[in-house]
Amino acid sequence: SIEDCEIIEVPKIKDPRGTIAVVEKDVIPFETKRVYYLYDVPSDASRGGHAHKKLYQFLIALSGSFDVILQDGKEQKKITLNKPNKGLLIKPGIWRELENFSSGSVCLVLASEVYKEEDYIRNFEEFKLFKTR
Ligand code: T46
Repeated sequence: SIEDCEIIEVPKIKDPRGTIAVVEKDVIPFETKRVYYLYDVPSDASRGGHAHKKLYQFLIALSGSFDVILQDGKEQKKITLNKPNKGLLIKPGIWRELENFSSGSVCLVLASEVYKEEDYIRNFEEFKLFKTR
């Protein structure tokens, strides 16, 4: 459920030269097989609009901010990501939409699997059936 999608703080090391945040071993509950990032997203654009059958993802606003709307078929919640050391864990079977991207924002995504279109549920009716099976 969306209750299991949580904000996870990424440990950081800060000194007068700036800050390093490190995602390794036990920070997120999966091994990363793919990294991608969204950038140059127009402020009126909506991304996502799908769920995944098996994929785990960890989203970080490396720069700027954006909103993530999560739905599990029962409940909905909106989370604003705006810190480079706080990410959102999205578990499988959750419908997500990303919107309200600030100018210059970058969304980094760590994913548990390589890209597979078969893992996507891009139709909301199909998603609801998937949730009730
Ligand atoms: C997600 C949100 C946060 C690839 O070929 N390889 C990839 O690894 C990805 C992520 C996408 N693509 C292709 C598939 C489409 O033809 O790039 C095109 C745009 O992908 P999509 O419409 O799925 O983009 P978003 O931003 O709506 O969704 C992406 C991820 O696909 C998705 O898993 O959770 O970012």
